[in-house]
Amino acid sequence: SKSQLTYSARATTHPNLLARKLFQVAEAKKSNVTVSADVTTTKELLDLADRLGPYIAVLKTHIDILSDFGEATTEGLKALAEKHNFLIFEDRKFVDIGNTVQKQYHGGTLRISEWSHIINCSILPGEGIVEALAQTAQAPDFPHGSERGLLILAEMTSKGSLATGAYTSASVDYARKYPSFVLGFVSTRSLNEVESSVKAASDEDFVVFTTGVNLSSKGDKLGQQYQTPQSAIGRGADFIIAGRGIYAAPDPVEAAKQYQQQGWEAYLARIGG
Ligand code: 5IU
Repeated sequence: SKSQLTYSARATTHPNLLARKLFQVAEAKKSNVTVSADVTTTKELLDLADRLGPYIAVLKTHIDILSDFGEATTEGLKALAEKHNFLIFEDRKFVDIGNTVQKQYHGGTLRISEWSHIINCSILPGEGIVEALAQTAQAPDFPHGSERGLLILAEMTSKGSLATGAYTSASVDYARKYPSFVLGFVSTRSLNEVESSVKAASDEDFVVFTTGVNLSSKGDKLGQQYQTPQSAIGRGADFIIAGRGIYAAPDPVEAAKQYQQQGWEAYLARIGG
């Protein structure tokens, strides 16, 4: 497992170019925090991104919950990602046949491939969904090829999630089959021990993003289940994702700093620093 290595070591050896960038950003900003900016207007989203930008590695969006999505949204996000050196992760959770997800990813109303570095998908439709998204992002005429990557949604944090067992192990299989596009997983733990029918490459180093991180709550009334930054990182998370714990706090900037500090300390403890 590579989880005992530093982010900068992983940045120099990682087989995937976007993963290298991700680890460089984490190291430069001393942050493994992804904020899930689940607000519903462009103004709120861009304000949050600008205020929290210095303390986060990744901004996660649900762009389809904005009531006023448009050019100002994507131009604003792109400019703030440059200004504060963070990556954008659109949590669209593609889950359809290959032909459809290509159209949902590239073009369409949301133009996700234009502005989002990271996307995710469920593998419920089978291997074809990974192949289809990889094909779009790695087409010779696609302008952002080396700056796009996929996280496979291998597990979910909600109560009674069915993303377990054979589904989770197929997630590892597909990640191993498309290593130049798949960065890793959204999961609640490292998947290194999960059985897979595909042999691991010697340089394999999947990045783990863990959602459902909250310092002051155990869950919500709709089945969300939380853990702390320490717990998530101890179980193998490389990046912790927090939504309401940060943006709904009385002072979101203070909260972001607190998650940043705790996330970073847990990482240092893991690498033995
Ligand atoms: N999210 C989860 N659990 C998952 C996956 C995604 O909570 O298993 I995959 C999303 C949903 C929301 C954010 O956008 O992460 C968590 O927000 P809160 O920290 O506010 O619960």
